[in-house]
Amino acid sequence: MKKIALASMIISVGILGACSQEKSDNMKGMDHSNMKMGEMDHSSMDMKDMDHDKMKGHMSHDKVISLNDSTGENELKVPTLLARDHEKGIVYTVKAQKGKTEIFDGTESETYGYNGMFLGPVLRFEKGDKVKIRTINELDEPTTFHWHGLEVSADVDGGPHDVLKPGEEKVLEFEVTQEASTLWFHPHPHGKTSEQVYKGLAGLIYIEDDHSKGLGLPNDYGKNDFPLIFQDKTFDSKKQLNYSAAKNEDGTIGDTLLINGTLNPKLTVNKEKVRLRLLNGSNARNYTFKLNSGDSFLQIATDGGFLNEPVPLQEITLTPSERAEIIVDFSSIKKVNNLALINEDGAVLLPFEVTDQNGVNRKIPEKLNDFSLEDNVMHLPVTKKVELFGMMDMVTINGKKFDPERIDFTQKQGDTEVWEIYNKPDMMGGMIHPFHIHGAQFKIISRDGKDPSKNERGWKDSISVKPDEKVKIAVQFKHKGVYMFHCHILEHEDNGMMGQIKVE
Ligand SMILES: [Cu+2]
Repeated sequence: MKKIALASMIISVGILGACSQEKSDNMKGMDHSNMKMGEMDHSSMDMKDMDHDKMKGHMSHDKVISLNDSTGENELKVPTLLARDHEKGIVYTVKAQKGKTEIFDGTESETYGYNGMFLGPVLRFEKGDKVKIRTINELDEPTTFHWHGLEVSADVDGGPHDVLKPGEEKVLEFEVTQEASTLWFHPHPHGKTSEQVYKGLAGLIYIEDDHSKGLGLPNDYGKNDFPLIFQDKTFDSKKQLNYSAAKNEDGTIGDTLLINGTLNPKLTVNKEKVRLRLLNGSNARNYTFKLNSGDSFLQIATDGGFLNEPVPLQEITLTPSERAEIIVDFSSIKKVNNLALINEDGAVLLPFEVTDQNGVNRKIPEKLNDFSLEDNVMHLPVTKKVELFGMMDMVTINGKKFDPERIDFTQKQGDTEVWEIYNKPDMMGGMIHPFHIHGAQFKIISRDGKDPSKNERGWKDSISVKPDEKVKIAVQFKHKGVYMFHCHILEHEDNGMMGQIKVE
């Protein structure tokens, strides 16, 4: 039996390999239906029988469909800052809804949004705020409201257990106890997360505190402080986001980049230091961001807060759900034609138009935070092992798929434990899995035994884990309850690459 299943898989992979040479940069040419869980038994695989190179090109995202250049014809849209409710006790109302959005001139695309037609507003919190949020589901399908990166008790975290049916609403209460950071929110209903995010459900959370307000960083929203939500999409011939047509079990990738929902965006800035809060809000695509002038920029924050000092970089890679805050100094940047933010392939993501106007001449502080990795924590033994494995819909964590009835790990509230995340390669070589833990900001101890790079020495809630890489992280939960940990390639998550930890 096993041999027959394996043989049929080799044949189907052979066909895929052949088609890859004709349609090398088009993932949509793949037929995933030939490869289903259960047909494949890794233990019986013989690596020598496989055409490694052909398969690697396809399956490991070595050749993902490339992005179209932004023509820069549309000024970047900036999400609205959500106004607080005046109703007693309720701070914000967040409503998931359907809508129509003119992404392409003259055509309406069907989209989802929070408090609007597409994407969501920015929710601003201050450390110490006692927050009440009324969440409302106005969709025709169940959804949840997950606050990605927020350290709150599991009953308000919005994981797959907290489903709101169409028409339902629920008031959540929590206190903001963590430091200044750029977080985000998105739905998390099991099996439907990828489609709902793809259609437009994603918004940002800004946390400020006394420290962040005193640093003198650019913070004039929409003037020198911009959020940039990167999402790649495939639009069909009618300019619709047809998820089932675009879907790839191994992570849905598109040729069209939207930033904050803007097609062909351009950003106009003054000659000053500008803060860009980058969010990889894509289902699966990784981005390496750089300036086409070759200039460096400063990274000032990771997922969950400021780095200790600004880190100069010429490029930064973000896997799905990771954030970074960077400062680009447009007063000293090299004069080049068509200055733009580009990716690793040189695709133009965001052209910049620099006006003649000088902005505030500010100094970025040399010390931004007091993040530390204590010696005793660094030398704690590994007490949780997470093995990420597989591809397409054959993805697992520690050999298992998500089961809402199963608790995979337990940990005590307030205890710090060292988790080792291992990305076990498969016969294709494997692929990067972005690993996320709910309800906690954690610290990277090491990558394959080596210190993390300077720009990863800060609070993280999502990390990229390369094939065959082992990442050790120090994890502490401030609150109790059952939290998810999972791959943030949204199709992998929906395909069960997710586990549960009970914090007691
Ligand atoms: Cu994955």
